[in-house]
Amino acid sequence: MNKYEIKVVLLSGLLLSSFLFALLYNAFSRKIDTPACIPYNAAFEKGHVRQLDDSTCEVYVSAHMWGFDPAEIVIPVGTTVEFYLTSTDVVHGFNIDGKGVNLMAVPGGVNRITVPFNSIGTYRIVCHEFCGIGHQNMMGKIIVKDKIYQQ
Ligand SMILES: [Cu+2]
Repeated sequence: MNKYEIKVVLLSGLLLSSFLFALLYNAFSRKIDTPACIPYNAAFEKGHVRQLDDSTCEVYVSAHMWGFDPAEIVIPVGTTVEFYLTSTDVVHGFNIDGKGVNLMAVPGGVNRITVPFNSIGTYRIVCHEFCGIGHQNMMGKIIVKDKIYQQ
């Protein structure tokens, strides 16, 4: 190994060490972690269903590693649901089986879609955007019940 190769190896080691130091310093000293990007106001602090009238409701959904909040949504049949969707960490997907819904849950942003539910049944929600090691278990469901059994 000549003297230029030694200089390149030392310089590479120095750069790698400074990068590692900056990474660890930011992670532990400055407590920089996965961003929590809940947009707007308290609407997304806790995912919830908001009934507007007999046939309309809004659902505020926040996706996170690796689930949806709320994980289970119960609505009466004949309801038109307006979904407001965001993410608290990374980009996730929001796909409702059998309804043709295909949204992205983006941190710092809100996506919206209106979906009518006119048939009784259970609709599975799956994440269709690879979001990490628990992605394949990231599911939720929408239970559409007969109005008679609704509380
Ligand atoms: Cu996912």
